[in-house]
Amino acid sequence: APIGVFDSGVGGLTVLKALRRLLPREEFLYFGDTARVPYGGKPLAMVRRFAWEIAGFLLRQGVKAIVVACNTASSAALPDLAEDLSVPVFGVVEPAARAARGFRKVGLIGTQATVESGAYPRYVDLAWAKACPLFVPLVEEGLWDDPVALLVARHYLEDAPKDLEALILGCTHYPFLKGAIGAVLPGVALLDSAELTAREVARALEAEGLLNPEGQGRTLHFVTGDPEAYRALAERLGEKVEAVRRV
Ligand code: DGN
Repeated sequence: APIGVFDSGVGGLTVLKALRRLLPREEFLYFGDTARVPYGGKPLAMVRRFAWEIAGFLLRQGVKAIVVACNTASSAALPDLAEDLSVPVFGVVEPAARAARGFRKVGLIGTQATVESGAYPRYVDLAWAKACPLFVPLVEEGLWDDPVALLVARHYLEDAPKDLEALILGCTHYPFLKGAIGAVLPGVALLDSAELTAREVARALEAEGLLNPEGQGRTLHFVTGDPEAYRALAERLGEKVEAVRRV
């Protein structure tokens, strides 16, 4: 059976990529809710409803596990979703928050919904948190190496405490901006939830004997919006989309 991965759009592809690197034979169903993206400024209750709907869809496709590869959806729907479903469910909040516990002064950046949800402080004390809504469209426009990325990073991060030790990149798109963020906050450890989540998923599925050593390593993409627009955007972010279906 495949592993289901979902996000509000293309951002979760950073998580998919990290998963595929660790689990090259597994089959994945990636669901991007591109008709309803962005989630970041929407009410938490609405995002929670979206998450339940998409998880239901993935279960009907026969997935053996679900990865909520979106910080906003993870903040809104976990841990309740995991308690409700019959398959293992992983979010992106807990792994990064747990990794952050090793540092003395920790900051968080994410969408407005993620920052306001209080999901991260359930696992780690935060010295500073900031919503950075312009980062998502910046990445989707392919501008992560452009000088404008540095200007926007400076705008959001300038008032971070000088003695911050670690910063949680609490949004799927932010790993693309590591260069700009690192330039504004030199010496601060940048915690990438995509990488940390993938490691946790691989470890847990292995321990539960749920891996499929005979798999072909294929990924089928489902989107709610226009498939060709999705393909173009995904390719800009480095993901070659072989098969995409609108649902
Ligand atoms: N995927 C969202 C997140 O990680 O919070 C970012 C995109 C969005 O819906 N705003």
